[in-house]
Amino acid sequence: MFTVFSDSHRFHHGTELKDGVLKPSFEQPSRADTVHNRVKQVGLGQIVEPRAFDRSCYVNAHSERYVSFLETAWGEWCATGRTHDALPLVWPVRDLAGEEVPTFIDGKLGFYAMDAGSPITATTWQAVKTSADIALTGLALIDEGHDSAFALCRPPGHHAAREYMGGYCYLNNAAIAAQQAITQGAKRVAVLDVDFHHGNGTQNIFYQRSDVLFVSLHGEPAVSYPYFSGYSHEVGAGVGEGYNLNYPLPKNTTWESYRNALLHACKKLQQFAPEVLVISLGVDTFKDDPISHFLLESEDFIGIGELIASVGCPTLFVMEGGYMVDEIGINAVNVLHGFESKRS
Ligand code: OKP
Ligand code: ZN
Repeated sequence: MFTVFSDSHRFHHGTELKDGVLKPSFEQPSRADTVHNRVKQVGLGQIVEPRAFDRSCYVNAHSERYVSFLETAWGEWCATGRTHDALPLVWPVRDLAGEEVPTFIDGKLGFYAMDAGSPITATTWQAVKTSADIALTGLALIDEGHDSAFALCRPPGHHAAREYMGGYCYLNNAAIAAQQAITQGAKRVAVLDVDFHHGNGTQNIFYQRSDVLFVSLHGEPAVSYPYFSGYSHEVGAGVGEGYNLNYPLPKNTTWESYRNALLHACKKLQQFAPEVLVISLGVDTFKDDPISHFLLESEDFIGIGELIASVGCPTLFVMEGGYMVDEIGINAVNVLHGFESKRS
């Protein structure tokens, strides 16, 4: 399997509020390097650089004004004399109006963010743009006839919605790739999200559409980030009703019940018969992940890949979460090996 990777992810390294203290984010450069090293170590296949894509490819999944905001936020922030990460501190929740867009950067940051988990630094946009281009390059490889590809994206994307960032995410790499497939003529595309956290951003982008099926397995919202989405009653709206499928799972979920949910999800995906399947590949379902609470073992990730292969369509793997442990390389590549063992 081809891997798409770029060192440019190192342009992004932000901070995060953890237990009330500002610390280096769990979403660190070493994550992508760990996975990259594992890909090389096991000889998964050729590693290629991303191609450059036009910003119109991002605007298909996001709004024009949101992409502009990401491009200009740092400049506006430091023009006011500040030198540390740009972070939002006020949000248009419930009965606050939230329709007019503020013109001052501090207001804009709140308007275009769901939380303070996506800091913007001087070079963040460079990493973010490259991460989306990695996903688009992976899709191009599939268009060119490859059965599968691994887009080793960083920063991740699945919490980023049409108009807001959050949870370490800025551009939704998986959604941008899925939308690109549709733009290029696919009638049906599916996104399967196996990251521990609910892919609220991907759900948001395709919620009212029947051409993109979104399926997600994740920690139940009552006790798991992002807390305000991921319930099973969220099934899509309008023509999209029935094309959004959530599998919230309890704390301490182990392989046996995870596998049952994934089996069910894969049957639904097979029935939909997508022309392309995009996987939001988070490996933070691992038992030792520092910010999640499922209990999957390294060998279980092989099983995830095997089940994904059974859906039987061209598959683009897009890297999402997985934190601070050496096993993220092993676990991500285990999924890819499991997939390949059933396909080649
Ligand atoms: C991103 B991905 C903050 C609590 C949670 C955000 C988690 C984002 C996960 N102290 N922070 O889905 O792996
Ligand atoms: Zn996650």
